[in-house]
Amino acid sequence: MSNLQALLFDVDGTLADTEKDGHRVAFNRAFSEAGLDWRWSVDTYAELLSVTGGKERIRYYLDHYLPAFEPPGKADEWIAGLHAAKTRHYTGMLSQGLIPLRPGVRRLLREAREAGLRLAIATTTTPANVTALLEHSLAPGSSDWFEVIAAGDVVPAKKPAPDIYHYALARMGLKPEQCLAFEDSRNGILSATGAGLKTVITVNDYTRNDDFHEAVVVLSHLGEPDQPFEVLAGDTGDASHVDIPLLERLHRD
Ligand code: XBP
Ligand code: MG
Repeated sequence: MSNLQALLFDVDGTLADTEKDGHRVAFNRAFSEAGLDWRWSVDTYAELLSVTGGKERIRYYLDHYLPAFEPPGKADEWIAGLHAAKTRHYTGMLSQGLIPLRPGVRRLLREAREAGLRLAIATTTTPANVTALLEHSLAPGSSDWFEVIAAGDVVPAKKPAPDIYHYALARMGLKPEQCLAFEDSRNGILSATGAGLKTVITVNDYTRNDDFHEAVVVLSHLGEPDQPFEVLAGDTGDASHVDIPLLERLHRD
């Protein structure tokens, strides 16, 4: 019998494919609005995604791509203002329903709740972005489905540090061995496994070639009965999509 008590979900790349056509576009709109001629291409953003956190990503871009650029005033305050504008653009895109959930996410969350499993979020993005995604892409009021929404600056060190998962586990009063984590990236699996959690990976275009050797399973997505997942690593038996019995087996084995 599995003692699986809770599912902890990453957000960006896991609940929804948010980076290429969401966050990246919002960054570029904020740069343009600020009168900056910066534009993060799909390829440049692939490199910048190695840095988690939007403010940290802007700082990395300045240090590595524009070392001669002098932010007006205090650099951290200016970056924070630029990032707040980006968040406004991003939440605006979400409020228009422009970023759908990935396959299987809505179904698995419903099945988990029906099975009495506890739910939490552990993400690097800002709380406002999480709430906007859940409210507009999942269901109005669905933020309440998650006991803990551990997001952004609530911890001193972002992924790949394990802090955000430690924070969520502490708030839930759970041990890592009672849970499963869902992630999409190398930074994410390092964070989750660093906190002792068995981790299910669903890849996306940016992370398909990342190293996920720590994962219990690596999938193309969570799947639907009529949209089977592709198994990139691990043993899913004869399952065609992720459901509670499969998670309990993966957690137990
Ligand atoms: C992904 C991140 C975030 C987003 C941008 O978070 O690293 O920084 O790219 O969002 P996760 P912000 O995969 O942990 O959900 O600009 O709000 O940071
Ligand atoms: Mg992610």
